[in-house]
Amino acid sequence: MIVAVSAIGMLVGCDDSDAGGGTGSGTTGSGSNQTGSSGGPSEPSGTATSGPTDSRPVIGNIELSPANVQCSYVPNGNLDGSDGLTVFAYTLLIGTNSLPETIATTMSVSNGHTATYNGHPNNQAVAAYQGPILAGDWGRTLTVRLIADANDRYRESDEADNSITVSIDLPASRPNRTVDPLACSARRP
Ligand SMILES: [Ca+2]
Repeated sequence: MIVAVSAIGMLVGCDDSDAGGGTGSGTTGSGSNQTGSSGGPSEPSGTATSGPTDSRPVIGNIELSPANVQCSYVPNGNLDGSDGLTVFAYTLLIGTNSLPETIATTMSVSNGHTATYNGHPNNQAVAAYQGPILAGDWGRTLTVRLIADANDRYRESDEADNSITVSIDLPASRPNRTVDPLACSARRP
C-alpha cells in the first residue's frame, strides 16, 4: 500500500510539471533583438535656434489700452445710412515719443465688419473706430477686436499688449435715439 501511494504521488507530480512545461514561452523573445539598433547617432540636435532672428531695432512699446474705452451708438449714423457704432480707444506710445511712420490698427466686429486705420498714436488723443450695427445684432453681444500694429511693422519691447476685445451688450430693441455713452467693456487680448 505504501508503494502504491507514492506511485500516485509521483504521477501527480509528473502531471503538474508537464502541464507547466506546456506553457513554455519560447516565442516571446524573438523580437528583442531589434531593439539593439535604436538610438543611432543620426538625430539632429540644437534646433532651438532655427528661424530668422528679428534684428530690427526695438522702437519702444505700442499699447492698445483696455482702459478708458468708450462706445457710442448713433441711429443711421454712418455715411451709408447704417446704424453707427463707434469705439473710442487709446493707443499709447511707451518709451518713444513718435514713430517714423504710421501704424495700422485693424478693427474686426463680430458681425463681419472689418476696417484698417492708419495713423500716429498719440497718448493724449483718443482714436475712434467706427462700424455698423446690423439689424440682427440687437439683443446680442457684439464684440469688437482691435489690433495695433497688426502687420507687425515695428519691433516692440512687449508684443502681447497690442490688442483688446470690446464687448457691447446691445438692447433687444433698436433705439431710435443716440446712446452715448453706450455701455461696453474692454479686455485683453
Ligand atoms: Ca506692444
